[in-house]
Amino acid sequence: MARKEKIEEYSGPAGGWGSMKSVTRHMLKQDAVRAAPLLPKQNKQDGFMCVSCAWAKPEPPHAAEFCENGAKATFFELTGKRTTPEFFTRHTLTELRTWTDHDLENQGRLTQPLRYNPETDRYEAVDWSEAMAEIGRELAAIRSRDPKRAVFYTSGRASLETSYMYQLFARIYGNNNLPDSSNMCHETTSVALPETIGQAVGTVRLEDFDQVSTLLFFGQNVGSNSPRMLHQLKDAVERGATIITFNPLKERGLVRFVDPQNPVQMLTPNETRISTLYHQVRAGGDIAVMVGIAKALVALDDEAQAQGAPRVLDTAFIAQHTAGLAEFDAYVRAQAWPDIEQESGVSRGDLEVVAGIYAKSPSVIGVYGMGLTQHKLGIDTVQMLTNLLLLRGNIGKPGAGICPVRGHSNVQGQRTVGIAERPELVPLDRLAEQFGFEPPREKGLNTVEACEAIVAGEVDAFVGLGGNFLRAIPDRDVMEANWPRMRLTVQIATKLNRSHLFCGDVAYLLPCLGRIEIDRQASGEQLVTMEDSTSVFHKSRGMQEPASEHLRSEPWIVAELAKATVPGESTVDWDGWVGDYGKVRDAIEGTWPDKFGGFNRRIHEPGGFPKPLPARERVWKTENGKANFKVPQALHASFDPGTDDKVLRLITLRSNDQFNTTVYGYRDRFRGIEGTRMVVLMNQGDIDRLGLKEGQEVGMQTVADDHVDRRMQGFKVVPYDIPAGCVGAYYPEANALIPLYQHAERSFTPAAKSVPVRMLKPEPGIV
Ligand SMILES: Nc1nc2c(c(=O)[nH]1)N[C@H]1C(S)=C(S)[C@@H](COP(=O)(O)OP(=O)(O)OC[C@H]3O[C@@H](n4cnc5c(=O)[nH]c(N)nc54)[C@H](O)[C@@H]3O)O[C@H]1N2
Ligand SMILES: Nc1nc2c(c(=O)[nH]1)N[C@H]1C(S)=C(S)[C@@H](COP(=O)(O)OP(=O)(O)OC[C@H]3O[C@@H](n4cnc5c(=O)[nH]c(N)nc54)[C@H](O)[C@@H]3O)O[C@H]1N2
Ligand SMILES: [Mo]
Repeated sequence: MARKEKIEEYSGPAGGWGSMKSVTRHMLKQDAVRAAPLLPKQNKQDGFMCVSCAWAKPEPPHAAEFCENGAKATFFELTGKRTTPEFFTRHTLTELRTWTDHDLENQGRLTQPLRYNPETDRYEAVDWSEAMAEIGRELAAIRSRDPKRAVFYTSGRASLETSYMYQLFARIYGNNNLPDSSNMCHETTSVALPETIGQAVGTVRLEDFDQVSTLLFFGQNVGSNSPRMLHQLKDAVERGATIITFNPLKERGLVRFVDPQNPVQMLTPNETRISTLYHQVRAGGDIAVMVGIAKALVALDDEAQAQGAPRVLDTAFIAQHTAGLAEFDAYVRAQAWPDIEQESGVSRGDLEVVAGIYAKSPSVIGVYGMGLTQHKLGIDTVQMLTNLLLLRGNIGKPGAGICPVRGHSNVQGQRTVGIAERPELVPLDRLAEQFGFEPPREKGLNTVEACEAIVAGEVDAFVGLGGNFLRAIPDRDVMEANWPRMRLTVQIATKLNRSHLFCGDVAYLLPCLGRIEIDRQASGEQLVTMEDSTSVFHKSRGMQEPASEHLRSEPWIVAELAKATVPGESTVDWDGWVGDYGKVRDAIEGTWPDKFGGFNRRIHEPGGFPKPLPARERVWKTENGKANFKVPQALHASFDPGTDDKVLRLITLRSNDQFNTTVYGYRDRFRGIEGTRMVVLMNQGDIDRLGLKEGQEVGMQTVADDHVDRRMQGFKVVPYDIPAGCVGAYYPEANALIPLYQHAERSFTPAAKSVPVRMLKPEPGIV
């Protein structure tokens, strides 16, 4: 389908009328008008939790507790369009592989279980019972050879109940191969924070935004990816709080916001300025930024000491609660300003101003997203942020803390209920006792390791509980080529996506209920639960009739898979659980009584109920019982070899019109890019220097040392306000350029925010 392309600067704020127009257009396009009455129930106690982001749900909620992108997500899920078996009589998978992500999902909801027929190259309708029987036989056969040759992936949307059942199924099957979307996302957080503050998640709750005096905002695009958070930011700014942002791009939501729910703001040109200071850090330059701020802070502290003034560092906190300051202090003093300026792209003067504000702020929150986690030294970067906060005791006091903004609506919760490839994170003895089986103790595969194992021919079966694995992972071309070597592929999904177009010898596509649909089981309508970015558990009840009578709930599907594959190998009452999800919640409480005590009762409390956060109470569950300063390995977090000025750092970006690989449309309104996603955003100086022209089509080639030639063509050059040496392109389109082995050290999160690339002119040949 030809689309009109338009690239021009967007002058509006985030939110406002632009957002209202966009929501209405999506509702009509998706034929989802009947879903409109449900929006007031979104993120409310008596309603459903948004299927888009994981941002916190305030109590009491705003009159409308949804945003432009949350409404789009609802309409896209409750679309009137259907992908029926008849659709596949018209299209082979070979043909569908030429379609875009948008066109695939835009066919609407899957309606029936499907089995791939290699002879016709099509999906064909199949009965549930037949599907489950064959999948069970295949999985059992693989298990009898080696249970480690199957992988059980989860995307972060499935409920706590489904996730708990799924990890049990995998463990009864005999492995810990439970990679999940978090491996590509905040896994860096989950490895970094336990070492510094003794917990894997943030310390901030919503009430802290009422007391915060300064927010340091790193690499998170709030206007597109967690827009409801703009309410807290706007309120904080109006109270006089300062927001200081570090981001290579001037993201609109971090600059200005008009509250679409506030009639006064909508009718007057009254925008709220969000960021007081905005620094366009180089991709991967955040360690240098924070070292600079810390260095300036230490200098201020020296000065205060010399003058006998009150100390700038919180010495009482540091003495009582932390370890490692001396080494960190020595490191910071030893770093030279020219190096810090070079790596960060921010001047000493600017960083000193930030340090000055930080030094005077009684309570500071550090917020971050993929801009920090998706780098080679992502862990060092996140730990550098905790260093900075610890210097002034900004963890474990009101209005302060660290705030990783999670992605998928239940990605954090899945980890809480056992989706983890690292067995030490799960109370396996308790599971053994509860369910009468011997859980495997060997470490399982994370996402990158699962990909490597598939390429090495060491995986026979892949089961995907949601998501779009092949599109979300790095090295797409290599992975697509190797995928069909597997014996069995099973995808549980709501919409058709590219991952479904690559099949093992035996392949099934199983359609499930979405979260917003009514889920009727033996004991009546069910509710499910999830955990938000601030570690609060919420309930969610489906409210719309299912898209097809053939859909089954995720708990039902997982239970049937387990019954067909590992019958009688545990005491799990799969049917009883499916009949009443409250029994699954009781089992979860049995596994983690400290976190889920009173689960079935407390989930009905207004605003949900919080998970205990030890670091919030200044209890440090680290090895030494202290909060730890950590010295970073380098000043920049990237793979960039550094000396060759033709090598640029590629940042892969989300538009305002997508949820991960689900591309709603082609309007990245805030960045002024419409009608196309095949663009490369470039600094004008780099365009000139490399002899390129605005609007020209170019390619990119990854700089890698594994002799694999990763190149893509067809990106249009768009001059953009981005630091020299950095370029931007959209995810997932650009994923073929990311090498699997270029991931964050130790967390294995793919380094999607600084891929070293060279630009290619359309004729082969390197610029
Ligand atoms: N509408 C919508 N909502 C979503 C999603 C979606 O796709 N659409 N995805 C969900 C998911 S799973 C996730 S994980 C989150 C993702 O939400 P975010 O964490 O916001 O992720 P990104 O949009 O990938 O990139 C974040 C920002 O990092 C900046 N950045 C890139 N490199 C650097 C760097 O080196 N340093 C700094 N300081 N900044 C950098 C980019 O310019 C961008 O503004 O959102 C969730 N919510
Ligand atoms: N280059 C690059 N790559 C990235 C990133 C990046 O910033 N840059 N970000 C990474 C991040 S943060 C993440 S989280 C991953 C995302 O990776 P995934 O979580 O695997 O991908 P999604 O695009 O969220 O999955 C969308 C699909 O989920 C299915 N789905 C939707 N709702 C449901 C449901 O209720 N149940 C079931 N069973 N299925 C459902 C639909 O079929 C839909 O097509 O991508 C990662 N990849
Ligand atoms: Mo994510």
